[in-house]
Amino acid sequence: MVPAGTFAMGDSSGDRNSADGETPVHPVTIDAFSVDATTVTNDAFATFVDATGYVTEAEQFGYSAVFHLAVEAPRTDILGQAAGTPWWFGVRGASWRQPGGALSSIEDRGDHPAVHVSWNDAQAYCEWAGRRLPTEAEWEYAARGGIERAKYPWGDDEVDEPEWRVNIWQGEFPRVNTLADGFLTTAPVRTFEPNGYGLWQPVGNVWEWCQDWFNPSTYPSAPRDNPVGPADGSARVLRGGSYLCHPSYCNRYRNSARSSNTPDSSMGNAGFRTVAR
Ligand SMILES: [Ca+2]
Ligand SMILES: [Ca+2]
Repeated sequence: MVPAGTFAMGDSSGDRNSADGETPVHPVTIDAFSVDATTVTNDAFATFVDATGYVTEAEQFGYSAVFHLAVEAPRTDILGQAAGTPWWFGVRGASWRQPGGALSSIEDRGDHPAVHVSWNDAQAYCEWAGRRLPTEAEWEYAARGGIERAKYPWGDDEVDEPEWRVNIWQGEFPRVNTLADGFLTTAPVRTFEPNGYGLWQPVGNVWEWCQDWFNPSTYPSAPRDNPVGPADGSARVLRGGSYLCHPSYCNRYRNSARSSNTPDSSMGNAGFRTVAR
C-alpha cells in the first residue's frame, strides 16, 4: 500500500520541459491506495487474453510502432517511418505477442512488461482485473517513494551514480546504444532496485499509461485533493519515460516528467501498471 499523504507535485529540480507543464509545484493530497510493484508483464497480460479472448488495438489495426533497432520482421512488413521521429517504424504484425514484428516473440520475455498495449487495451485489462489505471497524481506520488521533491524515485543522485539505476539509452541517440545499463529494449520488470514504496522501474524501461486526459496547462488551477485530471481531452497521460530516453532527446525519465498519446496508440516502449483503493 502507498500510504495517504500530501506531496509536492511537479518539477522541483529545474530539469522540466516547459511545454509539458511540469510546474508550478503544488501540494496534492492522496488517499491510501494499492499499486502494482511492477508494470503488467507479458505473462499477466497473456492470462487476461486467455481468459477473455481480448484482441488488442494493435492486433486489430494490423501494425504498431517499433523502434528501428528493435525491428524483427521481413522488410516488406515495414510500412514506413513516423514523420519527425524517423527512428519509429510502423511494422505490420507488431503487437504484444510479437514486439519486434513477425519474426519476434515473447517466449523468453514472460517477465518483461507487456508493450504495444494502447490506453484502451490497458482499460480492458483493468476492468478484468478489478483494478484501474493510476491517476497522474497517484502515479507521481507513488514514483516518488516517499522522498520529497526529488528528481528520481531514489533521490537526486544521477542515474549512473554509483551504478546504473534505470533502463534508458546510453550513447548516441538514435543510432548507437552502448548498452551500459544492459538493455536495448525492455528489461525484466524486477531489474535494478525498487523505490521506497516498492515500485520497480517507475522511471525508465517503459512509459506507463495513466487514467487522466493530458493538458499541460492544468497545474496552476488543479484541485489539490485526489485530482483526476481534466474532464476531457484528446490524449491520455504517459509517465516515467522509457528505454529510449536520453538527455539529448528525451529527459523524461524523472518523477515529474509528463507526456501523452492518443488512447488508441500503441508502441514498443509503453505499458502500464494498475492500482486500487
Ligand atoms: Ca537501456
Ligand atoms: Ca516505467
